[in-house]
Amino acid sequence: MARIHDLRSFLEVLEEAGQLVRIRKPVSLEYELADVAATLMRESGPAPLFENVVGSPWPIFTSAVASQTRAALALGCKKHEVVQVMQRALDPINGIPPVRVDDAPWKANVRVGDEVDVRTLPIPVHARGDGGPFITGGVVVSKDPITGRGNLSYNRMQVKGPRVFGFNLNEWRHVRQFLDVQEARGERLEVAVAIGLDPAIMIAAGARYDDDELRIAGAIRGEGVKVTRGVTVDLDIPAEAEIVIEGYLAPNERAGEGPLAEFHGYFGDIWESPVFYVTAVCWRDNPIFQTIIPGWDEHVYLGNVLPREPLLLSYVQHVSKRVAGLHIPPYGNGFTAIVAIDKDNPGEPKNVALAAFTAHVNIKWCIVVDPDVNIYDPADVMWALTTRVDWGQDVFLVPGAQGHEMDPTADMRGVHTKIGVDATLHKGRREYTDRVSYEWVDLKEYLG
Ligand SMILES: Cc1cc2nc3c(=O)[nH]c(=O)nc-3n(C[C@H](O)[C@H](O)[C@H](O)COP(=O)(O)O)c2cc1C
Ligand SMILES: [Mn+2]
Repeated sequence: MARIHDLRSFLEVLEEAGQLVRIRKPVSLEYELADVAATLMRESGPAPLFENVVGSPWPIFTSAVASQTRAALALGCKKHEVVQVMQRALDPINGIPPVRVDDAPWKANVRVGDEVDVRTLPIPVHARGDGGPFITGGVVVSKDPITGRGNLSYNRMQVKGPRVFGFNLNEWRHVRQFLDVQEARGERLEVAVAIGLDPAIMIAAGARYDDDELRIAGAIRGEGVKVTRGVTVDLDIPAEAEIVIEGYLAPNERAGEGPLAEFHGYFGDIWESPVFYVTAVCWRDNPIFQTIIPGWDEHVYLGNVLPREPLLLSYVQHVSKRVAGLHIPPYGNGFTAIVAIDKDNPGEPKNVALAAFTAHVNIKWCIVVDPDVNIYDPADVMWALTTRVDWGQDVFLVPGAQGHEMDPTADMRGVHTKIGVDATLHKGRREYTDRVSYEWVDLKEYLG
């Protein structure tokens, strides 16, 4: 069995690496839990396991994959290898299908029908502009009603009643296609929500993939993810989830849902969204609830960093064989790309930036640096921008380009200006080009 195969085994890995902090002080589900987690993320702190949440019988974990360090731990590689590991996992050729098993730890506790009241689950109210408690860290399992293939996605869910959630669903999602088919037939779409998971499954669910995303998780782990049939739905659900909520989207029913902190760092609107009726709630003994702080680093990492970096890498590698690294930093909310190249032609950095723009519409700023710049350190990138860029010569604009409709600087159709910056050293402008540097040490060896 892979070292990490469920949330519990991942917590062990995090704890060994000094990337887990157990918070014993009581915290409120409303705002306080998210405030602590958001502060920890911006202070580059460990991921919190809240062991004492007021009114919750269960501990709550968050910020699993909220940094390059924890993405690397989740994927079992070094920080700079994350993009290659993801590139391999996302190639359909490497997909490993899930494996069916009969039993699952979460079948130990089953509540169905009237026994269910989702308001008793520890669902946080995260940000002060959010419309109420939302499940943000649940992975939605569904199935193509025509081909029968499985699908994973994230769909935030707002508590609406004891057995009812509002279920956010954008236009171009697979689940939307499945629901369209069922609505034309006047039938329900069954869904299940798995909470508390191996981060390989969390990472897979954020990717756009034309097959069952569980194959991505299988590719990451080198073996098929164990799945088991639902208690009230005909779906293959990760067997080692901590908590499972089963139910269906009712055909042709919509209700107001939102607002919630969005990936770009602003609050969104209230949407007219499908309605999710719950038929069962199940959990492992002593389960751990998991959440994602919306509009913050983990949300961006899962949705915009890990699934997109491989695509950008293949585009920039197409125009330059000398790419040394690529990162979509979480603080750019998926709109910024940083590429390191060992340039051998003065025009190469600008071509690399153009390639990044064509890889994905979201990218509106591409900074190209030399390999001596740490692309994971905003301070280092800022240093390169400040000391290696002549704004008159090294910057170019692409006005009127297509961006993401939710880019806050774009017009309603997503049209915006892109900017490419060649932040590589232009030898010859000045004589001094030798950079000050110190050896990077492991501080754990020196501090207490
Ligand atoms: C944390 C997180 C929350 C998300 N929330 C939503 C959401 O509420 N609605 C939505 O349509 N997409 C949401 N997304 C994006 C989709 O889940 C994601 O694009 C996924 O790949 C869609 O799956 P599909 O390609 O199988 O449709 C979210 C992504 C992340 C990482
Ligand atoms: Mn899909």
